[in-house]
Amino acid sequence: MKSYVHQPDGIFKSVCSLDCPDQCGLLVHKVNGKIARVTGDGDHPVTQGSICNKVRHMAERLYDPKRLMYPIKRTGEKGEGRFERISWNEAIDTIHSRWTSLIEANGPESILPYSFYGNMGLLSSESLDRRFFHKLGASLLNRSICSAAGAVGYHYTMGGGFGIDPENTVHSKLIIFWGINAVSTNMHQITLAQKARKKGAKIVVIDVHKNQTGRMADWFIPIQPGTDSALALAIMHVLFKENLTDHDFLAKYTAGSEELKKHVLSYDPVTVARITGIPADDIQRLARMYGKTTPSFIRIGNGIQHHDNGGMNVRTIACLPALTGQWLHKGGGAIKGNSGYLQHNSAALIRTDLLEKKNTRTINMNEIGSALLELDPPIRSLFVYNSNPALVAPESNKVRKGLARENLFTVVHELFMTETAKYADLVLPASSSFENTDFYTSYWHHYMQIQHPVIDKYGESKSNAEVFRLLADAFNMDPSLFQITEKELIQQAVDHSENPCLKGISYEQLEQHHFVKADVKPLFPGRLETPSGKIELYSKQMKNDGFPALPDYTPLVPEGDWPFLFVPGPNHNFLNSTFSHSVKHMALEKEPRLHMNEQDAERMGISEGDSVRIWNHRGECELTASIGQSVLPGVLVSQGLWADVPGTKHLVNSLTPDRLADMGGGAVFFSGRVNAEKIKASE
Ligand SMILES: Nc1nc2c(c(=O)[nH]1)N[C@H]1C(S)=C(S)[C@@H](COP(=O)(O)OP(=O)(O)OC[C@H]3O[C@@H](n4cnc5c(=O)[nH]c(N)nc54)[C@H](O)[C@@H]3O)O[C@H]1N2
Ligand SMILES: Nc1nc2c(c(=O)[nH]1)N[C@H]1C(S)=C(S)[C@@H](COP(=O)(O)OP(=O)(O)OC[C@H]3O[C@@H](n4cnc5c(=O)[nH]c(N)nc54)[C@H](O)[C@@H]3O)O[C@H]1N2
Ligand code: SF4
Ligand SMILES: [Mo]
Repeated sequence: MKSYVHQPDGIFKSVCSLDCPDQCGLLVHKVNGKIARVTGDGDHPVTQGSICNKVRHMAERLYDPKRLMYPIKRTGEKGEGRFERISWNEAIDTIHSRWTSLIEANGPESILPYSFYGNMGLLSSESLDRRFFHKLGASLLNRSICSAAGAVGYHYTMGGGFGIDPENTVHSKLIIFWGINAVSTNMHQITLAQKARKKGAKIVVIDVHKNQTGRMADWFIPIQPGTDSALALAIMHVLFKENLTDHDFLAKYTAGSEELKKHVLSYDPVTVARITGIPADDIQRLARMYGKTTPSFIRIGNGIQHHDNGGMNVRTIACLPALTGQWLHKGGGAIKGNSGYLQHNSAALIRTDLLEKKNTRTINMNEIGSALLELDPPIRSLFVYNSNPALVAPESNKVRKGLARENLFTVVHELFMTETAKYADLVLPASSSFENTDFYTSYWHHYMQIQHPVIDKYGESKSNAEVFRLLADAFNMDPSLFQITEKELIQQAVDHSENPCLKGISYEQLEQHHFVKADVKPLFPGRLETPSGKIELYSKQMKNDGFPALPDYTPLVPEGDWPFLFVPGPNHNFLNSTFSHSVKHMALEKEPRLHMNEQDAERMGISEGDSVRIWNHRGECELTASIGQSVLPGVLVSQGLWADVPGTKHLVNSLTPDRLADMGGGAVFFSGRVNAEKIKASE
């Protein structure tokens, strides 16, 4: 396998491993055996050499003196953060003996792996780890925290994670960023939109917060949280009423357009104005603009689906491009996520067939707090990697109470002493992506990429794959499943005749070219992977699954009379909780702010810069008021999953509900309600 570890100086091609749609091609600059700088790879066809500020400072994260070097075991109280160094042998022996006794006494389902995509490399996130836990018979985890609800909603309509090629969006004439803060979270989509704009395209942003993305729009449309499907239905109402639909496309490529036409009669702009807070004239204008502009492109973001009705919001918006036949035009259509095209042979990597008990219990990661506190039979051991649930999971007071249980044996594999790691019995040091071999598939652009190790492993750190090889060995698991190289794993993953888009992609090609484009054919003419093979405006499958067959609007779950809806999203300079401990990234963000409408502020006697306490029955938080018109009255917005520094109260997830969304068991971070009060005037 290729490696650059032994070349002390030079510039080497690499990939950004963070959970970000752009998946940039990187250049890693090495001086005297160490990474001095990270820049963008100008050869990458989509990201073209530009990268975000977060990753430009990556070298500081890699060599941060706080990075974990050795395995350690807890000597203090859970959560306190006192540990002492041990050897890898002791760590693996401890895990082996604790798990062996747990399995004997309580069965393997008393053990729960908890992971997400802190490293998007597919070997790091879903390969030997899954094999190991399947073979062990541990409880399964539903990894639903990010985009599960929307993915299911989109799937019902379009048959899978299939949108348009973002490279074609330079041809769009109308670009709608719908519930996505793309300036911060998908910056290269903004670059492409700006190119389209130079050729005359208009940019519309529909959001609950006029943030960086709203500010660059030609038209910003503020909307009440969780009401987006009503808006989409009103657009359909106008399109049908004013005969702005594409009859040929509807007849050839969709199922249920007549039913939909009747159904949307009740969603007239005046009715929907009352639901969404958008004036009826604006709804009318938006619908006409959408109906009369080709090609038009909708970038569907995560914001609209972190709600109680998130699946249906995405399902409904996903119907829109069909009404005007956008999918037939270069640069027309939508992107929710594009992971369908680069779908590798996941079955070969994760080997669900190794699971003996087919009805092994599954735990939804959004309910980790309640699961740790209430589940019977209890979870007695937790193995966390690629994630920081004490900060990122909803209802964090419950999560912490669960993690603090004395009778929970917790192992955390991490690069840093995160909020979660502080509760661990054992913490194992993880290598960074630049120290591993891995392969990557973007969920936005169409390129698969490879990562070769650029530097030596830091201290005694190990990759996720290496840790599971050690554990498999300790448990005497079949070496042919685990004692194989990363190259062999990548070969197994890309060998996937069921996905024609991967035709011709091989390990050798990846090694030679670093990024290889999927062989993607236009969606139409063609057959979608829905039951009818068409875009399902009416979905029998949804009806069978207990949902309305047609797109619909349901209000958010009522939460008593807390006066404000609270939307705590990500920020520009952190990546979820990653970088939230970095002095540099924190300084760039300054402080966690609470965006509030000036009418609310005036009524409550709150001024710019005041400390504001927000609270509900789940928890409380203290943030700095930022007052103006960036949010509608009754809405509060914060940005960033801030580190839990003692003496501060920045833990926004102490307020978020752990209810599940309508589809996919998704998270509803943005559907919680709170109250607010001034606690201290600004100095
Ligand atoms: N800089 C940076 N980039 C990131 C991340 C990060 O933390 N920081 N995280 C990465 C990850 S894991 C993900 S999933 C993506 C997420 O990135 P996005 O897809 O952009 O999703 P969010 O930022 O969660 O929310 C997007 C927008 O939705 C708005 N919103 C909330 N509720 C509603 C609503 O009901 N209706 C409408 N119309 N808008 C609403 C929010 O105000 C926000 O501006 O970004 C990835 N990229
Ligand atoms: N309030 C609120 N909460 C949210 C969101 C929101 O918008 N609002 N967004 C949600 C979303 S969309 C997501 S995706 C989740 C994300 O939540 P997480 O997946 O927990 O993401 P991070 O906070 O980035 O934590 C990833 C951790 O993985 C570690 N890591 C990185 N590489 C490796 C590796 O190779 N091996 C190991 N073992 N560890 C590694 C990093 O050091 C980091 O601590 O958060 C969710 N939480
Ligand atoms: S975080 Fe996103 S934008 Fe930044 S370098 Fe990584 S992939 Fe590119
Ligand atoms: Mo996410």
